[in-house]
Amino acid sequence: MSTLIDAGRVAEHNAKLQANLQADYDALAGVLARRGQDIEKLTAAAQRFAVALPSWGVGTGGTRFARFPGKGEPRNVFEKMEDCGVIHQLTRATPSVSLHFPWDKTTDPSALRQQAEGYGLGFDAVNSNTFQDQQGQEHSYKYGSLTSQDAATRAQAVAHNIECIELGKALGSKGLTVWVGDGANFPGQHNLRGALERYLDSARGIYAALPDDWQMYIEHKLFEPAFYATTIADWGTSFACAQQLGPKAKCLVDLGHHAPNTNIEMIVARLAQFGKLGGFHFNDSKYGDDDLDSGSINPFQLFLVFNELADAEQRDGAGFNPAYMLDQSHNVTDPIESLMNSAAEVQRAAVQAALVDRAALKQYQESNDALQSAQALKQAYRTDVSAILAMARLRSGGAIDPVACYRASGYREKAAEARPAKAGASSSGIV
Ligand code: RM4
Ligand code: MN
Ligand code: MN
Repeated sequence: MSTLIDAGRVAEHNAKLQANLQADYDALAGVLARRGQDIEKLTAAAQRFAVALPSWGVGTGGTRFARFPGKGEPRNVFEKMEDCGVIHQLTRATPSVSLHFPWDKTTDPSALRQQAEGYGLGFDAVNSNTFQDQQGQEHSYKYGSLTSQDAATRAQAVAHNIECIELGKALGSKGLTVWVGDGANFPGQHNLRGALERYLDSARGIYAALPDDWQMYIEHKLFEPAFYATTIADWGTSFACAQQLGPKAKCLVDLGHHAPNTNIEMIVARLAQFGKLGGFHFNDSKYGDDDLDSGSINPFQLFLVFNELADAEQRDGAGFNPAYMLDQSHNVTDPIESLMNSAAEVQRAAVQAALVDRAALKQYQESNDALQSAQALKQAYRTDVSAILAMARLRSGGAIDPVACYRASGYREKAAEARPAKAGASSSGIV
């Protein structure tokens, strides 16, 4: 199937919307100028913003109960890259893809790299998968992988992670994300301390195989699939392990991996303070690991996370550079549309956080003016920066309204014809 959307169509789409966008942009420029802010600087920063796409996000996700496949779903990693190419073409905010092995395993990494380059895409962290058994594997992960009681099973899980590093090297990736679902369903099932000791021992084996310019991202998650005690359940455990392993190990915060009402922005501040904030899996949730679109449930929380990131950047300068990735999976929307929206919502939070008057906020804080401190954040959060986002896309060669442009292009219908469902080909691999 012909890839990407015809550039002429994108230009046509933009031509129709450009006059209205300019009017909105000029009006916003005036509002911001009265606050002493230069819209052009904000737009330039929005153009530099980047968040990685999850390869598993372009397929329809499932729940524990079922998966309802959509039309034209990608059936292999090359088709996933086609969809990622379109998302980046229209949003200009997603220049890299995070792959998941073995779901995305290929025998021809250089062909994959070449295809990606053709779309202006690179590769962000690669993800290992020891939370399900793979065909032909010798030892089962039913009772755990990196924490397994059985040394041969642990060795197999370590070897898989090392294989992921090797594939990542061939693709130009610089990081490995390790999430393990290992844990216990019953009190007593695990010796809690023993399981973590085994985890650390295995993780040291992975860490030793990391190239010097790589990072290992330790992703914690409160529960699921283990329902009583997950070995890497919280940021405290993740932080302790990252400390034990060394400077290349850092913590990854997936927004959906905490108990409801957890103050995630405070976790972000703590990890940044101690130099262990490795990166994010952005998504949104109401109850658990819901993997909904970023900013769809609690956009204020997303803003508060970026407010901490802006503060850390101001304190720590250019060395502060956490990896931004999306991690979502859907049952009811077109995944391409959802990923485009999520990228824009994360970018929106970054721009809104840049609007916070940090000098004024500091003064309010120092004089214990709680009300004005809160208002300083609210003023930034309430500002509709949509025109900045759209202008950034337009100037970078993307679409003013990516979803409308995508729908008008007929891409999904063409994909449905070119990609008839294949038995046994699962795009997300989750259910
Ligand atoms: C996990 C976790 C990982 C992701 C898998 C698919 O809950 O979020 O990051 O790789 O789901
Ligand atoms: Mn995740
Ligand atoms: Mn998750």
